[in-house]
Amino acid sequence: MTFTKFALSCALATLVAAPTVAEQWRGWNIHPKDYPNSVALEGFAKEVADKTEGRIEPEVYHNGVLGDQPDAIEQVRNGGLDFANFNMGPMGQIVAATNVLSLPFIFRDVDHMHTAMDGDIGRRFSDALEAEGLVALSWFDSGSRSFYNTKHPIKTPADVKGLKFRVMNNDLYVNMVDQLGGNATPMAYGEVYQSLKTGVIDGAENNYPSFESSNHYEVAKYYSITNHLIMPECLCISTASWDALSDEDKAIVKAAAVNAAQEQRALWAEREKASRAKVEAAGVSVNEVSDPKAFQAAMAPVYEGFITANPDLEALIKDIQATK
Ligand code: GTR
Repeated sequence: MTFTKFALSCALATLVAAPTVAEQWRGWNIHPKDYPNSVALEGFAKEVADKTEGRIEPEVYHNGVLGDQPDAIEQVRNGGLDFANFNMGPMGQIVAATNVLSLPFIFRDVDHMHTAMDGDIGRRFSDALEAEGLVALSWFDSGSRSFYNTKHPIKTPADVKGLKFRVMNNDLYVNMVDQLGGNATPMAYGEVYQSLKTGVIDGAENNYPSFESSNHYEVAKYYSITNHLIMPECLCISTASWDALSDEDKAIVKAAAVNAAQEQRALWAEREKASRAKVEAAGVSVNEVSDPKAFQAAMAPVYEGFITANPDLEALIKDIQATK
């Protein structure tokens, strides 16, 4: 064979033998490794790696080591990170429509949230996210959030007066706590434990699993069931990573995300009970509020201000409320 032919066949042989380079995906997660969301994200990563036969190799970074949530949202949007589990609270600062999910008592209960998010309402939120560089592949549970603090049980809205609460990064929550006569400070999740300990804040608000896994319960001994926020979380992937996929891989990734959500919801239901039992055994006093409607009424002005500022989102609010 001539030299040219020889060189050509060598090049061809290298091409055929060259292993496909796997896409390395980095995934952000705020929670510790044993948290329901974390287990589900690991399941997602494994299913994607297995079904794509290693074409995509996702890795999940737990405990918020890749940055706090608002930063991570930006990183997924600009393709610096590939996927993440995000709460819709801090998302509101970037995707205005998702603020609707941060309105207190927007869902009647968790079942109402699931029905809405798994249907047309969920699609409207996915569309809004997609326009900002995030593909929401499935929706995780996050239960309902209640107030906890280091001072005293909250039984009526008047008990909030004068207390300093950490809230997630969203102005709506500052307004929400204002309406109750408290003071709110937006702060990264990772800073809350120390701030509770040193008295920079008196309390915060979250679901049982986060209250427990963050160890906030070691310091804040009063958990009062206000259930003021019921918010879904997404398993989101960056538009850049999504667009680079073949149709076959898109279908694999989507199915893995839907399976992950199913697993997360089942684990979530168990963890809520286990976390409540754990914090109570550790001496936290958990109390019902005397009149949940009184909290709803006190926070109602948040809606009025929101609709005045976002008239285009009123229909979405009404459609959620009308979802059976
Ligand atoms: C948790 C949620 C996290 C984070 C955290 C917080 O319930 O799963 O994504 O938003 O609350 O309060 O910052």
